[in-house]
Amino acid sequence: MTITITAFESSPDRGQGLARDMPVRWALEEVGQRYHMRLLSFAAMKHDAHLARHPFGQIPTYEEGDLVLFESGAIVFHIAEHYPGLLPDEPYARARAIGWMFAALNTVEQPIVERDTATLVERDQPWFDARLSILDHRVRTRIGQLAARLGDADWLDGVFSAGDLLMIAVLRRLSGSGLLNDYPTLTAYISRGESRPAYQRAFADQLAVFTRGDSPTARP
Ligand code: GTB
Repeated sequence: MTITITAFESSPDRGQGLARDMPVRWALEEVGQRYHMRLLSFAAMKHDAHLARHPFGQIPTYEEGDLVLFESGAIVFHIAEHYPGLLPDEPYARARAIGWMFAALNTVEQPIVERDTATLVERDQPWFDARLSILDHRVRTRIGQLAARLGDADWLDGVFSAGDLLMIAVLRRLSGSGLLNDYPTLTAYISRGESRPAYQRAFADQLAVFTRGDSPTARP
């Protein structure tokens, strides 16, 4: 069945792969599923046709036959449930991997997004420096805890899973912040994820949208 996902026609991240179509693309590449892209302008994201797919008028969405999904975590979970390669078969290991998916989006991402948002919209406020140091402290606390749990392991719970995929996608949002400098095991963890062939293909495809400005079909 044909899979179609949506992404920014022109991503504000200029091809860094930080928008949330990236984990969906990466997951599809990991499980070897081909997909089509529907690229949307900010205006088109708020039109009725897209609001029917996504109540909040955002990307990404996922269509497969009659199924329409929004929320990158739910989409990655659906892919991981329906195609082998992203979740272990053993029930307890599978449950733990799903736990890491939630941890990435609920626990680790939250202070990172709060810091990103403050950097974007509060930068000109007189109290911004004080606020940033509070937000930096929150992020450091969380990633320090994550680094302690990861230790010297390659992945969070044995084999690579959708939990690692989402965690690495979340941690990549810190690139350029300097906050990862004190955590070499986390930067190595991110690099391990980025060097996976599936990641490389997904990254190249989203970058091509930015550099060519056209609407390619990913691996038709
Ligand atoms: N919880 C939802 C999910 O995980 O799917 C959040 C979806 C979301 O935030 N979508 C954003 C969007 O559509 C794009 S990814 N925004 C447009 C709107 O709300 O009108 C978030 C994002 C955007 C840009 C960068 N960047 O430039 O670095 C990074 C991440």
